[in-house]
Amino acid sequence: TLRHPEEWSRSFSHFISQCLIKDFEARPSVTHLLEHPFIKQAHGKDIALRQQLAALIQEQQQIGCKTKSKHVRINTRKTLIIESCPDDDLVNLEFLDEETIISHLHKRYDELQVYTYVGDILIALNPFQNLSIYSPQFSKLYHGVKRADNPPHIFATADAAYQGMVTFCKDQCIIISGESGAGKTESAHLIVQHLTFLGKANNRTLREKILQVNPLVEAFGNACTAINDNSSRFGKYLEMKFTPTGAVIGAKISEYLLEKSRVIKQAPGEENFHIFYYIYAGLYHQDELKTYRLPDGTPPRYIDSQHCKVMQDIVSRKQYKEQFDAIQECFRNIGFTEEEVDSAYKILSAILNTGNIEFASITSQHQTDISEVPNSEALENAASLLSIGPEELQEALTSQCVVTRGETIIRSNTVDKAADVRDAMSKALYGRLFSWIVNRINSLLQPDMNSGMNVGILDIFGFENFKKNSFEQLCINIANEQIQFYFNQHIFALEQMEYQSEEVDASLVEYEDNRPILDMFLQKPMGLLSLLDEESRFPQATDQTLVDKFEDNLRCKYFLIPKRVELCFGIQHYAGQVMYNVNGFLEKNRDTLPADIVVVLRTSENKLLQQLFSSPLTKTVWPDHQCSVLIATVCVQVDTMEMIRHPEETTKMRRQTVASYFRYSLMDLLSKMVVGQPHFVRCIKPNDDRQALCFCKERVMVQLRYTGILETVNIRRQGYSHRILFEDFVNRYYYLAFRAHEMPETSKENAVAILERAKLKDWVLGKTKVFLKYYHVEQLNLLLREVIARVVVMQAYTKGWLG
Ligand code: AOV
Ligand code: MG
Repeated sequence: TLRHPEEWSRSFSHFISQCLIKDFEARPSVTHLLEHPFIKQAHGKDIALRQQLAALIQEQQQIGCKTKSKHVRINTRKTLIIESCPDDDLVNLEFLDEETIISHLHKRYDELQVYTYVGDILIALNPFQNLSIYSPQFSKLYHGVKRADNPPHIFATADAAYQGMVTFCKDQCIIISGESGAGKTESAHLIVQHLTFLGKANNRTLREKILQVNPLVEAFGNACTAINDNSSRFGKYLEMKFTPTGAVIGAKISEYLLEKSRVIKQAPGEENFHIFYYIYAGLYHQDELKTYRLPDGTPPRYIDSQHCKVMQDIVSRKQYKEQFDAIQECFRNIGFTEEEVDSAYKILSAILNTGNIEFASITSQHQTDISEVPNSEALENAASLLSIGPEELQEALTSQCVVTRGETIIRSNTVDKAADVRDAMSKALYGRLFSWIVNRINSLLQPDMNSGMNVGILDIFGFENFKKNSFEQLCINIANEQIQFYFNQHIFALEQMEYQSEEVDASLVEYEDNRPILDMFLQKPMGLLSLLDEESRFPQATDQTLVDKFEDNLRCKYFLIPKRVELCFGIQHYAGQVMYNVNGFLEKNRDTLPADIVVVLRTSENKLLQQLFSSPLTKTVWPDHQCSVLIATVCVQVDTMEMIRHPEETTKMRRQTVASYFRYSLMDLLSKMVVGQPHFVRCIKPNDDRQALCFCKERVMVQLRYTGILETVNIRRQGYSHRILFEDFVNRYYYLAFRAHEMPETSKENAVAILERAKLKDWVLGKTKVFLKYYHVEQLNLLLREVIARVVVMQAYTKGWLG
C-alpha cells in the first residue's frame, strides 16, 4: 500500500534514488514499488533506473531478509516513501550496547530519520534543517493509529497523549528535555500544531489564537545566546484544554523563572530578548519614533552590544521588522486591545530609555558622594513613557528613604548605587510586563467551561555550560536536574518499586540516580540554595564568604572547589561538570527593588503600569494531595499552604529571594506535572555547529549516556511500564470480554479473562495489579475503541437511527 502519492513532489529519478538508500536491502516489500503506476510509467532514461531498482530487489530477495515489514509507505524521510520497520524502535535491536545504538541512530540520521522510539519514549535528533514531514498530510497520518503503523514522529507522541486523554479522561503531560539547542522549543511547537489538528479546532479563530501563543510569548522570553539563536530564557508549561469529547477549547500558560538579568546585560556575543529588537526595528516611522521616544541613531545601550544587528545591516533590520509585524498580528489575533499593546510598547521603550540614563558624581558641601543625571533626555523620555514625573523618577533613582527609629531620612545614592537602582527598575518592569502578558493571554484563551481535560507541554531552558556560568545557569541546570529526576522516577524507580511490593519477578535495571545532587541543592537548611539565602541576608557578605560557606558545608563528591581558580565552584551535574563563577550571586539572589521605585511607579497614569505595581505579585503554591508521591520522593519541602511573593517585592514580610522563589516554582511545576500521565520526548543535539547532516558521535554518546538511554532501552525491553489495579483494569476494559450490561465483578479472574480475550502476551499479574508492557496499552485501547464503535453502531440500529 503506497499512501499519499500526492506527497511525491519529486521527479522519477529522485524517487528511485530515494529507494536506493543504504539500508534498502532490509526492506523486502519494496517489490510493491515496481507495481506502482509512477514507476510503471517510467520512460526514457528512467527505464534504466527502473531496471536498477528491480535488480536490487532481486538481489535483496536472494540474500533473504530478516525483517517482517508489511507495507511500503511514506517515511519520515525528508521526501517520501518506504515503510516503518522494526528498527524504528531501539527496543527491537538484536544487540544492545552503546556502539550499536549509536551507529543505528547515526544511520537513521543520515537518512533524515530524526525520530526513533525507545518503547513509548521518543528520541528526537535535531535535524538543523527544515523537513517536509510536518504538513497536513502527515497530521492525517498520525491520527488515532497504532504507533508501529507509522515511522516514529513527534506527531505520534502528541497523538498518544491525545488518545490517552480521550480514552481515559485523564490529563496528560508531555515532557520535553534536552540540552540547550537540542530542539525542545521546536518540538513543543509541533506538538501544539498537531494537538490543534487532533482537537478539531474547527473554529479558525481559536486555532489561530492557540498557534500564536508560543510565538508571542517567545518574542518576550527568548533570546539569542552563544548556543542557540532562539534560546528559551524561561520555563514554559502550556496546557491545552479540551472538552471531554476531545475538542480543543482553550489554552493556559505558566511561566517559570524568566532570566530578567538579560534585560540589563548580555554576555559577549549574546543578545537581549527578541522583542526589544523587534520594536526598535518596527517602530521606525517618524511619528512612532516620537510617540515611543526611541532614539533614531545610536541604538539604546541595553541592546547595543557589539552584535546589535539592528543598526548594522539592512537585512536583519528587515527581518526584525517582519517579526515585529508578526507579533502585532499575534497581539491582535489573541485579543489584546490596542490600548494594551500601546501600553506594552511604551513600557518596553521606557526600559530602553531607562538604560540610557547616566549618573554623575557631584560634590556638595555636606556630602561628597551624591549622584545626579547630567543629561536629562533619557530620564525625561522614560518618565514620559511611564507617565510619571521626571523629578520624582530622578529622586527615586538617586536617593532613598530610610526609616530609622521612627524618623525618615533621605540618603543619597552613589553613582554605582543609582545605576543599580536603575537596572533593578528595568528588570522589574520587564519581569512584570512578561507576567502580565502571560496572564492576559490566559484570560483571553480561557475556555468558558470549567470541566474538561488538558494536555500539558513542558518546554524549559535546556542544560547550559558556557565558558562563564553564573547564577542564571545554576538555576537553569537545577531545573534540568529536577526534570531528569522526574524522568528517572517514572521510568525506573516507581516501576521497580512496584515489582517488589507486588512480588513480581522482573529483573532490575541499574540507573544513575541524581537524587543526591538534587538533595545537595534543595535540602533545608544545609542545601546550596539555603546556604545562599542565608548568606544573602548578611549585608556584609562577599563573594569570598559565600564560597567559603559552600566549601565548609557542602562536602560531597558533586561539589568541587577548583584549585587556582578563585571565587568559583564546580558541580558535577547529571549532564556533566559545570564551573560557576560566584561573582554577583548574592545580588542576583537578593534581587531587590527599592521601595522608592515602587512608590513612584504606582503614581503612574498608565493603567497597565498601575496594574503591574498596584498589588503584590503573588503565586499560590500548595501541596496537592495528588502529588504527594512526588513530594515524598522529591526533596523540595513545602510546609503548608504558602503565598509565594515575587522576590523583588518589598514589604515588612521577610523578603523572598530568587532562590526560595525558584524552589517553590519547581514545586509548583511538579505539582502540575504529576497529575497527568507523562509522555517523554528526549531531544538530542547531534553537533555543536548547528550543521545539518552532521552526526558527531562523541557528542551524541555523551547525551545518550547522561540521559540513561541504554538503561531506558533495557527497562522498556524487560519491564512493565503500565501497572493497573485489577479493579481499574476491569472497569476500563470489560467491554473487551463482557457485554455492556453485564457489569462484571472487578476481580483478578475477570482481568485475566479480558487479557486472554484480547490475545495479549507477556503480561504478568501482581498481588493487586496487572503488569503490562508499554505496547499492550496501545493494543488494548485500539481494541476498545473498535468495540465501542461497534456498540455505538449497534445501539444506533436498535434505536432505528440507521434505518
Ligand atoms: P531548545 O529549545 O532545545 O534550546 P530549539 O527548539 O530552539 O532548541 O532548537 C534550536 C534550533 O534547532 C532551532 O532554532 C532550529 O533552527 C533547529 N531545529 C530544532 N528542531 C528542529 C526541527 N524539528 N526541524 C528543523 N529545525 C529544527 V534552549 O531553548 O536554548 O534549551 O534554552
Ligand atoms: Mg527552547
